[in-house]
Amino acid sequence: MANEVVLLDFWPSPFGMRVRIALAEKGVSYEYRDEDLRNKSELLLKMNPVHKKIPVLVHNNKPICESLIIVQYVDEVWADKAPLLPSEPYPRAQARFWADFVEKKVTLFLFLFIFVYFLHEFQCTCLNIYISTTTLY
Ligand SMILES: N[C@@H](CCC(=O)N[C@@H](CS)C(=O)NCC(=O)O)C(=O)O
Repeated sequence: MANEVVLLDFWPSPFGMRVRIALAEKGVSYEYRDEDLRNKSELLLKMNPVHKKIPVLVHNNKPICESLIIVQYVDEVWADKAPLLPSEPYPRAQARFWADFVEKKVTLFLFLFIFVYFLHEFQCTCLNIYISTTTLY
């Protein structure tokens, strides 16, 4: 079976990062497409018509949406390589607990970090514009 894997993503997204880590753990090669979330591609809208969000894993032209579902899918399809969860039920439950913890608590901090990063970029751009206009006169 052909194994064409495309990941629709946006580089700072913690949800996308989760999928990239799973694919890296499994050693899956894939085509990475960075989306402009202010101008979403036709492919993204077609592949995720419900939420219209990244990440979307397109495996042999079939879309899989929602990062945790994608990670589970990756683990099942490439089951022969580097299992993402322990085999015993109790450690599996613990691993799922921490995945849930990251989903509910850590993601918020990552968003805050990304927000501060873009705010900083914006301030630098404003400062540069200010300096270049004031030094002109
Ligand atoms: N629950 C989703 C969340 C995905 C999500 O929020 N993606 C954001 C980027 S980090 C997005 O695509 N936003 C675009 C929009 O809301 O229009 C997942 O786990 O995949």
